[in-house]
Amino acid sequence: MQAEPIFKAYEFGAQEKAQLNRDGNLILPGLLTPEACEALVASLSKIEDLITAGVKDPLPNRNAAEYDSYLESLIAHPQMLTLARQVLGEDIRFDHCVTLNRPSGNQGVSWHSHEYAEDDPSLGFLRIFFYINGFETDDGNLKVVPGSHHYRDAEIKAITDEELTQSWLADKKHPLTNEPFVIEPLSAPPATVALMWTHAAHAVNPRLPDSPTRWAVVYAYRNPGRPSRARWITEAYEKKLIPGAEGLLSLY
Ligand SMILES: O=C(O)CCC(=O)C(=O)O
Ligand SMILES: [Fe+2]
Repeated sequence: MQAEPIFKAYEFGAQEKAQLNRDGNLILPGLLTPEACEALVASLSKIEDLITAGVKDPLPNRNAAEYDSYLESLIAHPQMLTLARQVLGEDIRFDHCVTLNRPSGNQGVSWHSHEYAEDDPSLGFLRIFFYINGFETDDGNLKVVPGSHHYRDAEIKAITDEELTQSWLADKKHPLTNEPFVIEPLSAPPATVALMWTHAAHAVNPRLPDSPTRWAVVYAYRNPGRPSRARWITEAYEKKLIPGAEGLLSLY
């Protein structure tokens, strides 16, 4: 059976790839099909209900695909794998599928980066975010520091923008443009897909008290070669036969 499309037509050529590699992130606005958005919201609401019901071990947000067949079906969806391979090359592994739903009043996340093969730039780790209902600046929005991923620093940490500016950003420059680093608050229309190299500095602003839940999920893929701290796959799930995902779920 042919999989239903999840993405509309999009351009990912040399220019888009260069932008992603220069900035560390790339926004693909409105890429998800309406059908995918509808199915995703249903799946993400289900995960939210499991969290509310106190389900644990594994945690429904961290191991989301293990709890929902639609989320699972996207791990090896042909369009997802094409996109991941356009960025990472042929040899990839699935790393995690984590829900990022942010209900009204959610506190967001402070500045951070993620680890993977700090000493080997040939091993990439890509985060593919689906922002189903998008976000406005200052309302559960993603913030980035273009170029920060070039440092492959897994330990970037700051609570506020000011703190990041005065600490990690203070003595560094964008290594390709030689410009000072700047914090960029993003906005995204509904159905947006965002790509991000895992070492990029990023944070999320709080969701406003009157805003509806921000529905979002991240699928992460990497070139195998190192252990991965974010690899949320249970031992049993690693052995599960998922059509199209043969060989994708193992660490190496
Ligand atoms: O919630 C978000 O938009 C981003 C969350 C995040 O930092 C991540 O998944 O790495
Ligand atoms: Fe993150």
